[in-house]
Order: sequence, then structure tokens, then C-alpha cells
Amino acid sequence: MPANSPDYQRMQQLRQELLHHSHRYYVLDDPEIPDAEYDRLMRELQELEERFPDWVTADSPTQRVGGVALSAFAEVTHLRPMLSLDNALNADEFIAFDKRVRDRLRTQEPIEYACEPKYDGIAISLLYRNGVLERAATRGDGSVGEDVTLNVRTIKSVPLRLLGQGYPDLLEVRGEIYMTKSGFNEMNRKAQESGGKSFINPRNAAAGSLRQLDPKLTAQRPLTLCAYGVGEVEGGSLPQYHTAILQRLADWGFAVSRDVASARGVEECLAFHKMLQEKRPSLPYDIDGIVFKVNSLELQTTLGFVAKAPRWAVAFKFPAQEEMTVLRAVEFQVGRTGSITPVARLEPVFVGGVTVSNATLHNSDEIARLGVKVGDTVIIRRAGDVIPQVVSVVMSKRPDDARDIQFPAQCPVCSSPVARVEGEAAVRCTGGLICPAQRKEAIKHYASRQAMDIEGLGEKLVDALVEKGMIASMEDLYELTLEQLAGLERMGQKSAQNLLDALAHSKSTTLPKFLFALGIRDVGQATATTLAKHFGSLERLLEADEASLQEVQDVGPVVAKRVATFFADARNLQVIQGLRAHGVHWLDLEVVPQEALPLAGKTYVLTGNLESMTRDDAKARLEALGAKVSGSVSGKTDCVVAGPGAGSKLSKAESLGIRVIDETAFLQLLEQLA
Ligand code: I6G
Repeated sequence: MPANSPDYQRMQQLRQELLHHSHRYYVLDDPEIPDAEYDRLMRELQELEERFPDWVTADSPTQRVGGVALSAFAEVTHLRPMLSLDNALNADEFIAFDKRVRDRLRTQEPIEYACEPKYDGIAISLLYRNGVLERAATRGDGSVGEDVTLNVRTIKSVPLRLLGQGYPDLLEVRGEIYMTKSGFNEMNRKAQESGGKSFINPRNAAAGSLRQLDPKLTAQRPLTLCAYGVGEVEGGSLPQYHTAILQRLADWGFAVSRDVASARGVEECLAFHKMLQEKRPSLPYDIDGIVFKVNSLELQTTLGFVAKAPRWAVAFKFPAQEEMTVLRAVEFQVGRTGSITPVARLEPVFVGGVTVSNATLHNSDEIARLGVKVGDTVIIRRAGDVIPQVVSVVMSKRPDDARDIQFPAQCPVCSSPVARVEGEAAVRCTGGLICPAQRKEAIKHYASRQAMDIEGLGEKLVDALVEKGMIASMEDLYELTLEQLAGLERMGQKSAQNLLDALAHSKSTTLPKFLFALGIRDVGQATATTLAKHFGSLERLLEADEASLQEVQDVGPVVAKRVATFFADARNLQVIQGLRAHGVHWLDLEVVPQEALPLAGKTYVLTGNLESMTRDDAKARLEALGAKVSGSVSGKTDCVVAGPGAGSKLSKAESLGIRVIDETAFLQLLEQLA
């Protein structure tokens, strides 16, 4: 009695699940689970049905690969069925495929294969009659697809008329419609900005775009075609090798993959697969494997077909970039500038070639967008070295006890209140320098060349000093002893002394450098310099309220608020006090009104390399003299400072008759005006 058999029950369950997911994927364009998970369920059902052929039913998803055509588009019966490809999931399965090919061909000689990346898109059939595009159809169930001609005509890489000559009277070209990664990101960014629906990956975006009922909408989507073969051919002939056919297609105006190669035997194929897998993250589009085809059409004919797939081709897949797992908890990390990032702690899952147990959830907006809760089953995407992302929630798997994610009201590290700045997605810790999580970065910034310029105090050394508990803030730097430093790994007596000398040297600084070194958000070198020049002394700056801060050139409400908030915090004042107590000092500046500065109202452009200072320094010096420094040359430019290697900006300045000076003249100018 089959109903009592666990295998029978599993088959029924798999059919139900596959039916549900096939509907989500093919009809609604809104899949719930990653492709790899779907493929696994399908494989499991196929294997069970092979073991128990009597239990195969007409409505089993294995009997209707790809689901039904959408009713909104006209149905198209393909002139030749659009087949699917067998998969190889690892080298052993590929080697077994090659062996089957050679056994059938009764040869021990290595086979020549055409190797093509498998674009992660939507298969399409394009019918050309006398060189003119007549019809475009999706694959559908392989026999009957959907007529999407009007939509496909809007895709610029699809030729409406073939180029050159020699094409058959009737030619059916097959390929993949896909979206580039950058096109997809841009489209999603716009959708999110306007509160529209975003897609989970480029493949779904391509599918959704192709199935728009209004071709005007499809036309706005960044879709592209890559042709990979031919179907029906009448009234003409084609070359006898697949790679030569691809070349013909290219000649007739089709985009074919730039990464097509031919390889002899298994070793060369495996090497090609490895090479492209390494290249995968840097490709501008998603690929999910390599298709290997016996290159000779004569041998293809000998090999023939099995069920719905050719015996002469295989898709050797890469590890899936999307997988499903469970969100166990959400923790909050404090970053360099105090931004608090929710991090998803996951049930470990193998995705994109590594085991992933954490993924970023970005910010509270993202959590709201995803609608994710602790306990949910989620889809994780890891492409290349990019931080793994949670892309969606499998709502049908939500457990009853799923919990909402609560954003903390206090910094998880220092307990300072957190604040959300208007217009920003990030929530930040307001602890500033007293927050240990922000200290390391703050100390690194303090020591950097443009700030206090403490030579020898690099990132690794700061990490080591903080981790060993030898310093907790900038003031502690000035308490370090020779004995302590010389005791550090890879630090000799001499380097330790050099560092102490550099620390002592750094105590004598300038007000702009000191203000910059404090690491106030959005206060870069130029703003620090203008603030210093405007107020002349730290005391006067400390007295300034937001309104008077806004009187400073180029200081708007956001920066004014940042500066005022920083100095209103007693803990930051204590750090400043401590540094001064350790001997950090500078000379106050003479306050000169902005309009009275020697270069007030002048616009300078820097181009090429300068030998005596960095671009940033040169910019800060010019700004301190009242000049505006612009990145491009226009009619409003007063002077261009051109060092060696200057290019188009120099030629433009010359053509506009703008004054150009070299580094020597620039240094003279600074000296004269200082
Ligand atoms: O779905 C496919 C993607 C890419 C293919 C394919 C392909 O070649 C690069 N080739 C064939 C023969 C089939 N499907 C059936």
C-alpha cells in the first residue's frame, strides 16, 4: 500500500512544495527560496520517481518543467522544443558526463568541447525571417512559451534586422536575457527611493521585467541579450562546429559571450571552469556555471538526446550564491563613526563556497523592508568577497514564536544613548571618544599624518596597544614608556625610542591639525582649517553656538550641529583637557574676517602631482587663504596649479586662457600670502 510508505509520503510532500515554489517563481516572479534549494527538491523528487516509476503522476512537477505559460501573453508553440540541460555539481559528475560521451562515441580520444559561461537570466527564442525579427518567445514548458515580442524589441542588444549576409531564410536564435549587476543595483536603488518594489537578484529582475504587460516599462529596464545557440534553421546552412556558429551569430549582430573558449578533454575543461569561477565575482553579470558542449555538430547528432536534454551538453554549476538558513539572533555592532549595525547570527550555511554564520542587516530601514524576525528562515546571498546579505524572508516557513527585532536605545558597548539623525538610515552611538568601540579608530585617526602626524604609530600598533590594555584613549599615548613599548612584539629598543620621540614631537601642533585630529564627524581638514581661522582659538570655538558656527564659510547646519554637539559633551572636553595637560599645544591664530583673506572670492583647481605636499595639504593651504578649491576647470576658475602628469584640466585651462602656475610659483604664492 503506497500511502503507508515513507517514500510515497515524501514524494507527495515534495510535489506540493515544488508546486508552491514553482508558482511563486514562474507565475508571480516572487520566489521564496533560492534556486539551489528548488533544484535540490526537484532532484530529490526525480530520484524518487526513478526508483518508483509506478508512482509518477501526470501532474508531477517533473512532468512539466518550468510551469505553465502566463495567460496574459499569447501562447507560442516552439518550432523545435527548447530543451533543458543536465547539471554537473562537481568535478566527478563532470568527469562522468565526459565518460558517457566518449563511451557512446566509442572513443578514448579527448573530446573537443565549446565552453560558455551560463548567464543567470531567462532563456529566449528569437525567430528571424529573411533577417528580420518576427517573434520572441520565452521557454515556458519547453514546448509552449509566451509571446514577448513587443517587450524583447525594446532590448537594445537584440538585433531587429540581422547584419551582413549569408543567414538562412528562417533562423531561430536562442539565448539568455539578463540584467547586469550594476543595472540591477541602480534599478533597485531607484525603486527603493520611490518606495517601489525591489527585486532580490538580477535574474528575478530580468524575469519580472520581461513579463511586464506594458512594453514601455520593459524598455526602462536594463536588459541585455547573450546569444548561445540556434534552434530551427530553414533555407540555408550553418557551420559544423558550435564555436563557429557562435562566431556567425556575432557576425550577424548578436552579442555572444566574450568568455567562450574551446577545450580538449577533461583537464582543460576543469581548468577553464576554475578560471571562470575565480573571475566570477568581478564579472559585470551573474553566471551560475559553465556550459560544456561537444563542439562538433556531427558528434552532437550521433549522441542525440535523452528525455528533454541533449546528451552532448552539460551545465557544470558553481557553488550557489544564495542559500536558505535560519536567523538565530540579531546582535548590534558599533562601527568606526559610532554607527550601529544589526548583524544577523545565522545557522551556519555553505554559500558562495564558504560557510557563513553572520550576515549584515545594514540598518533599521532594511529590517523593516525585509520584514524579518528572529526565528525566520531567510535567504542569504554571498557573491565574491562581498559581505553576506539577507535578501529575503521565506514567509511560509515563519514559526509561531518568531520575535520582532528591537533596536537598542543605548549603545551596546558604552551604554550612551543612541540617536538617529534625520535623513540618515544609520542609528549612532552618541558616546563619541568615550565609547571603546570607537576609540581604536579615533586613536588611529588622531595619529594619522594629516592630523597629529605621529610617525611609527600605524594601525596594527594601535590595535595591539588597545587590545593589550596599554591605551584606552589618545591621552594615554603620552603616558607610554620605553619599557612598555620595547616589550611589544617586533618592537626593538630603537623603534620604541623613535615612537616616543614622535609622540613628544606631535605635542607641538597647529590648531587646524588639532581640530582635525579630534575626529569630529564631517569635520575634514578644510573645515578644521576654516574653523581655526575663523575663531582663532579653541576657547572662542568652544563658546560658539550653532548660529555663530553657521557664519563660518562653508559650514552649514549639519556641520554646525555636529561641532556644537561634540563640544557640548563634557566627556569630549575632558579628553581635550587631558591632552593639553600632557603638553599638547599650539599657537592661537589671528582672526581675519573671511572676506579679508587674501584669496577670498578666488577659485583654484589643482591638477597633476605636487612634490612638496599632498593635494589635501595644498587644498587646505589654499582654503585657509580664503580660496575655493574646485575639482574641475570652468570659466569661473581663476588659477590652475599644475604639477607633472597634469592632463585634460591643464589643456582645458590653456584653451580657456586661464592662468596656470607650476609648483614653484605656487609655493612662492603661499609664502607671500601667509
Ligand atoms: O539554458 C541554457 C543556457 C546556456 C542552455 C544552453 C546554454 O548554452 C550556453 N545551451 C543549451 C543547448 C540549452 N540550454 C538547451
